[in-house]
Amino acid sequence: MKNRIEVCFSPRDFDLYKEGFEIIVVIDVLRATTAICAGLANGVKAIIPVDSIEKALDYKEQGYLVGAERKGQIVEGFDFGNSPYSFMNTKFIDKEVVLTTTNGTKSIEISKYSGQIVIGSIVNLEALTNWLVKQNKDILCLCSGWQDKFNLEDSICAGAIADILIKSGKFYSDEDSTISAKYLFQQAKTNPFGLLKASSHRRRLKNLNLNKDIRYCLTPNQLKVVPILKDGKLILLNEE
Ligand code: 3SL
Repeated sequence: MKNRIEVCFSPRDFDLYKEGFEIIVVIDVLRATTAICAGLANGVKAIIPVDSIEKALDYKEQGYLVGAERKGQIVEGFDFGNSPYSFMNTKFIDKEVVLTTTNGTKSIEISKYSGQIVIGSIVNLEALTNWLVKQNKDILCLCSGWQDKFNLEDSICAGAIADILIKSGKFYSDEDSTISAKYLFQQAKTNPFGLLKASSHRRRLKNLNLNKDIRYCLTPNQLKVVPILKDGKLILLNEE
């Protein structure tokens, strides 16, 4: 029997989609889920996602390294933000760090009781889909979007996941959102930078001089990691 793969375009729609899935893939390509993949691939022991500045401050007072981003910028008083490059620092190796972001960590928070959370991005697409295809479970891709709005980069990434899983012959989809995401991916795959040139968040980050981050986030399959949420912490999936 085939399993289901579906796409939810925004955290705002999550309640409409959430029933019946065993795995939720949280996606925030620019930049939260890419930064999480980069951190764990570069030796961070665990990333604790929190959805508010208050919770982040609590951890900071306990002595944790804490990253906080709002509207693309580092929140004053915190150690770092949401750039994948900030996690490539030896001071993070073997540490548990805390992260709060505008959209990505909020998606994790709202979905964490609805299924097993795993982290998806363009940088770990291949590793993630290789693992998902073997799970025999119903899967929902949750796009983080931007402040509850649809965004192109998360939708294209979700479309890629759906396309790969459906082509494996082990998955089917019912929802029009999933069909649309697949079409977007098919349009984007020959020239992802071209299609994403117009995207609102790419423009937002470009205006903040974050072109290097954008390139990193949109470079497929550079990381062989699958981050998974266990006991409130994102860690690397250990496939025995
Ligand atoms: O919203 C988020 O989670 C962020 O990834 C947004 S930003 O890329 O840091 O602007």
